[in-house]
Amino acid sequence: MNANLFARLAARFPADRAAVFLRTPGGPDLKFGALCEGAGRLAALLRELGVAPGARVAVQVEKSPEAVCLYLACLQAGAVYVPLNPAYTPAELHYFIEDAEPRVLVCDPRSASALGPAAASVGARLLTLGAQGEGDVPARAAELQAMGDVAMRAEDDTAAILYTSGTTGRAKGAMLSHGNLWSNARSLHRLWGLQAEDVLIHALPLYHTHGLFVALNLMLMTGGQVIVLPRFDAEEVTHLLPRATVLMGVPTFYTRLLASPRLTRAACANMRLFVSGSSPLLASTYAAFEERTGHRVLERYGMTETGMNASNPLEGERRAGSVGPALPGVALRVVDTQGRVVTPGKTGGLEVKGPNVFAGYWRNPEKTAEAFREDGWFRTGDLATLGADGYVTIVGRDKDLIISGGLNIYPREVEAALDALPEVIESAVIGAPHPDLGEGVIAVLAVSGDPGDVVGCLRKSLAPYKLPRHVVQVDALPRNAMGKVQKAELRTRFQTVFTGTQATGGRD
Ligand code: MLC
Ligand code: AMP
Repeated sequence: MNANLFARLAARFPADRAAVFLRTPGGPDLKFGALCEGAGRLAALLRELGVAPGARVAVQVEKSPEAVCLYLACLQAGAVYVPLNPAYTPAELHYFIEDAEPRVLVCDPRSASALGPAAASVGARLLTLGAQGEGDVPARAAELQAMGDVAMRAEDDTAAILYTSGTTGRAKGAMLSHGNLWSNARSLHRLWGLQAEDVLIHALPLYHTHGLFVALNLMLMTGGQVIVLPRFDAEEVTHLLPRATVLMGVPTFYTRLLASPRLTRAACANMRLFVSGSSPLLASTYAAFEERTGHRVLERYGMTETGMNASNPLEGERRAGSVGPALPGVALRVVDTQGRVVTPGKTGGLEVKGPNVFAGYWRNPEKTAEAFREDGWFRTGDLATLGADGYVTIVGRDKDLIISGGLNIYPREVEAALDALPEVIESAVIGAPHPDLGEGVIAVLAVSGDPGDVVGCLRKSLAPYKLPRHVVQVDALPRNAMGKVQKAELRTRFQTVFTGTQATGGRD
């Protein structure tokens, strides 16, 4: 049997290929027939370019119907899809391209000249998406016959590599197999009761697990409709709610929706399901949303490496502050520092096992070995409690990680960029509660002389979402007897930077 995710999704597409899949406000609709045709032509192009099953195709493009076709084309051709955030700087991208060694790199026409050398260094063919021109992928594919077959893939063949930064060292490519993605989509589809009549507002990025595998794969297998927005805009989303039934978002979506007077019970009357994930949804947001709209946001928990692990139920108790029980077929346990399972309700490290869990990090056996226990349990790095009733509560993180607006920022990476500035003696990067983003990034610096525009300097090497929103200078960083920087003390000291009197919406 062909375990290719494309084959499994396509088998569920509506028989009526005139049914609309993607709606783009102000743009043309994309029907399932055109989706298959577009993907098939792009798959034919990939094949013509020598992309054999297992070869990587790196894609750094803006969100569009063509980008969705390209994702499906990679699956159909058996290629490994490597999505990259368009906000990455050339310096960040060079690393990903060298590491992934793609056979083909598809980018926005504006980035083509900057990415040329990196593509050439690994022998990748550079193509563009988004403007008519010689290297334009859809224009080239238009001349070809759509690929009629689907490349044979086994359950554990890699379908995609998603880069995720590490608490130490460089970013790692998480290898997700066709089986991982299918099992997770199937579980969530059943659990959330998705139907062909559902209409999802898609305002998430397409290069992360949430927007790509949870939102898009689920709607592909449901045969429902997706309203595609290039980015989240609370006014536009409230305007579209009466035409939709499902919204999936990060907690920032819900706090921003609540700030809009247009979010009313009447606006949500057609809605069936609001899903939140990628970072903690505050119980206060949950309560305010229910009071305003009558809807209880369904919170679920996942990771790039595992897809979704736990979810509150569709029917039954949705508990504020909890991410619900483990998904069917997924095993979760909470262990102490020795790896012993703790008694129910006690806090410890959360570990997971199941068909959703990735095979390992691309060409990185050391990091893979560190991430798994010998008996196969994957260490999430999250701290949690698991109640006797199976409900999981994420209470913190055992990893030095900031989640801002659902995007992961690794302090080590920002500190390395800060430490490279000549005036910076030492730096510590921490997260503090932020009313809009959940957590905001603070850089604490000990300097000699005037470092000038620190954030401006970092802009050259780091994607903008990683930049500190508050920079503070201290004489020296607090250290413990072992010489380790005491981040907990800094977090306490700067706890109210974004929520107290010094709060700002933008950067300081
Ligand atoms: C944008 N900016 C951010 C940011 N997003 N800064 C910090 N944190 C963020 N999340 C910066 C931009 O670089 C820019 O900086 C400025 O803020 C305004 O940009 P914007 O484009 O107007 O931002 P906005 O559209 O408002 O985006 C905010 C957001 C978006 C929260 C809507 O970040 C978003 O869609 N987040 C979702 C991320 C996601 O999909 N996460 C799932 C990961 S998968 P400047 O300096 O240029 O002005 C995962 C697993 C799981 O975690 O469980 O799902
Ligand atoms: P990523 O590596 O981008 O996939 O982010 C995964 C991390 O996001 C997890 O390890 C958690 O720390 C966090 N996360 C995802 N969903 C939730 C949630 N519902 N509540 C709390 N944290 C979450």
